[in-house]
Amino acid sequence: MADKKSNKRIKSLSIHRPFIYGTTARPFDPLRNPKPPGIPDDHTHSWEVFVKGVDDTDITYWLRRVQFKLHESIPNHVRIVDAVPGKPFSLKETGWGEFEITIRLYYVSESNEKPQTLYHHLRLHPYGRTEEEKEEMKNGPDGGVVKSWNYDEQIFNEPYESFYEILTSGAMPASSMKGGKGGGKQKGEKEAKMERSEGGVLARSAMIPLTNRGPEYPFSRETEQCEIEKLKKALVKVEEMTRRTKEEMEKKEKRLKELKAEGAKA
Ligand code: SLL
Repeated sequence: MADKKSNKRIKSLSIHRPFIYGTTARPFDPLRNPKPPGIPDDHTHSWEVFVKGVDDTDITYWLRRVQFKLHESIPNHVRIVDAVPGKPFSLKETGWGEFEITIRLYYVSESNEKPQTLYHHLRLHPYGRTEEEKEEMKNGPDGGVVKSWNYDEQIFNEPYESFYEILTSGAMPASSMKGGKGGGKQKGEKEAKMERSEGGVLARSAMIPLTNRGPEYPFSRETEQCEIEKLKKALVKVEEMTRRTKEEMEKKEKRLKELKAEGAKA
């Protein structure tokens, strides 16, 4: 075959890669998070915004650059972070207020994909769906650290053949990628054991961790199952409430009929 390969889109195929984006914030505190010298008086928190792989696996084989657009009050508010193989796309700052961060993803050139935009609200203050969740964020083991992390899946529809080849160039143990130069596959790694260790994932795969292994890795099938259970319970509750409301309504309608009948008689 000629060395100039054809490079067509693969029709009716879509492939995805999981990733995590979000923010982590810490209040300044003389003991746990002392304020570095030179930080303005009105800054109350240090924070980080990031885009990374699940279990800190490398994603630079499909993502080459991330642009973070911060609040205009911040000097130099449009920041570009270029890929460093094996490392998350991350930006650290300090400040006093919450705002929406615009995250623009630039894909590797082989993908021929246009950049895409995500929006993420920087959270500095404890929040939650319930008071308990909020309390946990305030006073839990991770006390005061406010995480707002999202799991997402990057979908590539009808990828170009050459890009598809990159994406599927072979899953490998996550450990072989840690701090790895070039992020590429090396000979011999193919032979490495292709099993998940401790419920984790393989690098360059679409795997989702099976189990939770600490607060740094909150996204897994286990968490998903937990959420599903919560939803199921909530659904039962809603059904019970609906049933009761219906009962009440029927009672009231009955009473209304009775009153009407009495009125007609009178
Ligand atoms: C608010 N709408 O009023 C938001 C704006 C802006 C936050 C928050 C400045 C940091 C710096 C900073 O934290 N701005 O000066 O570097 O809450």
